[in-house]
Amino acid sequence: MSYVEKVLKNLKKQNPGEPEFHQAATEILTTLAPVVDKHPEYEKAALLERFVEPERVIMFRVPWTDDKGKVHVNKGYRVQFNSAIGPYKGGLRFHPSVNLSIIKFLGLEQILKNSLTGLPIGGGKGGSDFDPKGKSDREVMAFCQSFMTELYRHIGADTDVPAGDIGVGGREIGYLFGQYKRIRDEHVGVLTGRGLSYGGSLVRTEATGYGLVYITEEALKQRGDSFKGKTVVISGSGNVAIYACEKAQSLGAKVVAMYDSNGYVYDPAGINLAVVKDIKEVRRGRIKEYAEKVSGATYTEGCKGIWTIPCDIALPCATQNEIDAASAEILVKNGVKYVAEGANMPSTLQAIEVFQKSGVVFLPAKAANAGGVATSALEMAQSSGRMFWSFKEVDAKLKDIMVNIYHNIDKAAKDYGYEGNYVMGANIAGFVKVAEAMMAHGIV
Ligand code: NDP
Ligand code: 2IT
Repeated sequence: MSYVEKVLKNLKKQNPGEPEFHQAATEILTTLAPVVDKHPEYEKAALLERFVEPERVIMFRVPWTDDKGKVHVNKGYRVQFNSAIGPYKGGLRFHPSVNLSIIKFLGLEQILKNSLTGLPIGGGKGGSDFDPKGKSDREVMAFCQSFMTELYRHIGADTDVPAGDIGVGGREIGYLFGQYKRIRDEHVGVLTGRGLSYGGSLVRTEATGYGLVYITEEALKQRGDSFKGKTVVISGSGNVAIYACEKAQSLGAKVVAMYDSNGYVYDPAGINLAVVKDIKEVRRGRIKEYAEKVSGATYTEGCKGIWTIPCDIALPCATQNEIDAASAEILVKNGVKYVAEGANMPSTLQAIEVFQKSGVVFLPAKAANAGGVATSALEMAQSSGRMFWSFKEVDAKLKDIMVNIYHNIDKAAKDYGYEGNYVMGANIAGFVKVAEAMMAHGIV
């Protein structure tokens, strides 16, 4: 049995009942064989065993009171996975599906994603099974204050810097920051995605979606092509989906469909993003309303059907495992040429195989959605330097980072004999730097 196989087998045995963590670890470890074969010293130093074991896992009780006076208890998590190349960095997810397996898969992915940005940030992730949907602002505030009342002792601007993810946007970051500042009496860059009035960075809101389109644009450019005139399907209608849509449209693409967790809208004339923003950002409503407001658009209950809509480019931007092998087959049959992952792990292992076998250009999440965390790192730089960069400056840096990531993963894939396989390229390019730093630090 190879080193990689041994580590993977042991990981599954030691972490039972964590399917998402197993999935992410399988995707990553099975691509690292060529690297560990070149470096027998890694096995002697149990490098992979240490890489897949979080440095620290924090789990805590989050009690809060709703508007009727009823007391609720949620679970809180922060997985501080790897600090070899910088302080732990990664988002907080508030969604009823959150459990340890999901936070660990996200944390593991985050290590390599953060490495790919070229910036000094380690990997972490956290969250809660709290559901912000349908809650009043006061309830969300009460929850965030309780969550931070435990979390504050584990984080810090040079230790661990959380940000948003599903269910955590500007409102939640504001409440979390307010409570941290109140307890610690420090106005520092301990969270990113902050509002512009209290230390946030321009472009952070747009960064993940814009970055996704920038890296896809570079892949298109390499093949003598562009977004112009392309038909695009985007899943989700949250932060990542909205700004992916905005940038793709500005480059001349036609985005024809989006969804939320209830169902999808199809608009053959091209999505009117102002309507989506009003529904989702202003009123926190449901995507269904789009079809009531825009003539010619239709709404279909359920999510999966979105992948039956023919498109040139698919940008999954909602959640893990939203594209399975069957949906991937349909996308391919309908002529999809590019799939770039805005969400984390939106394609199952089997779906990835379908894309790769069919010659689809497949840009995996840890490369394709790295623009969000990269801009978080730019926010950290501005905070610690007490500087404020213009939209144009941050946007230019973001674009530069995404173009570099594309070329780095392309080169790593080629160097190791897997040209065009960006899963290999991203995992290897991300891992090499983390491995080097971990080796330099000794057995820790
Ligand atoms: P949001 O909470 O803003 O939006 C999430 C969107 O996905 C909503 O439309 C939501 O629908 C939908 N969604 C969530 N869960 C499900 C589900 N189980 N089934 C179907 N649809 C679902 O989150 P973000 O846009 O920030 O995050 C989207 C993805 O991008 C996540 O995978 C996240 O990890 C990833 N990501 C986010 C980054 C960021 O900077 N925010 C950076 C990098 C990656 P509904 O409203 O009905 O729940
Ligand atoms: O998945 C991700 O990269 C994020 N949710 C963003 C993390 C961050 O720290 O900005």
